[in-house]
Amino acid sequence: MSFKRSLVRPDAELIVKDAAKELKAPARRLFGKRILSLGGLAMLSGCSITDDQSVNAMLRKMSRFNDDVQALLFDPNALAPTYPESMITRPFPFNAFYDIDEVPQVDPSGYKLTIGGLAKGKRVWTLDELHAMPQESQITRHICIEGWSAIGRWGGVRFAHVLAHAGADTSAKYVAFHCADNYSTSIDMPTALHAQTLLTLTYDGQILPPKYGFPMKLRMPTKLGYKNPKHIVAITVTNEYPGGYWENQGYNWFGGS
Ligand SMILES: Nc1nc2c(c(=O)[nH]1)N[C@H]1C(S)=C(S)[C@@H](COP(=O)(O)O)O[C@H]1N2
Ligand SMILES: [Mo]
Repeated sequence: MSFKRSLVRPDAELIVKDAAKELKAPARRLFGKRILSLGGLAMLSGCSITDDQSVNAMLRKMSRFNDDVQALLFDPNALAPTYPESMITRPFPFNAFYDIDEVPQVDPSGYKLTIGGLAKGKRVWTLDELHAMPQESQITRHICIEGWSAIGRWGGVRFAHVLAHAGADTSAKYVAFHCADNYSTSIDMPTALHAQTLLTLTYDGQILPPKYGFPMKLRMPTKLGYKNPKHIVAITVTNEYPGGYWENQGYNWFGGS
């Protein structure tokens, strides 16, 4: 790849250096001092840095690179801490991109969960079918990027079991979620298959109340709060980057905790 220094935006080097500082420590280490030259970065990202547009394209690639490194460092066998019942936060906080009086009221009778995309097994699920599967429960800490955390108890089906019954292609890169309140998020496949990733139907032993995501919340103690979708109605297995409500507004896609 050729890299013509004369075509480079004069401030590109500074912009890229600032962006590199934003990378999380492990990504920075992998980046290394030697690659962190303009030519090296241009080569790595496959972008020339000739104008605003190409600088932006490179910044986007760097941020994706950050996600990729986090995904690489994710240990699929490491478990998030669990806690005793006495440590459950009461009352557990509610959070959404709207106020509590706007929580969607999902009607259980007509409700069906669909699993689409790269899946050739059971694609439509009723709540009864999900309740009939083996249930597990966990007491874990939910960490919200807005600066609070709380310990709660969720119960439900291991998401890996649901994906297996759905005939999901587990070599696919992403699992995307669409919710009844039009929220969306997406996760990497190793996290989807993680032993503590539960499609939860209960909170603290009771059917999940509307504010905590009735009829279901995907609960992942290995991920930040915004990656844990409530009121899920559709799941898509895909190789195309799906983004999400907060991710599209600049939150880190990997969102590990
Ligand atoms: N459908 C949906 N899921 C969502 C959200 C949302 O607004 N809508 N907010 C996310 C965020 S930022 C947080 S912190 C948790 C809050 O979950 P809780 O209300 O059970 O505490 O839900 C996550 N999942
Ligand atoms: Mo959050």
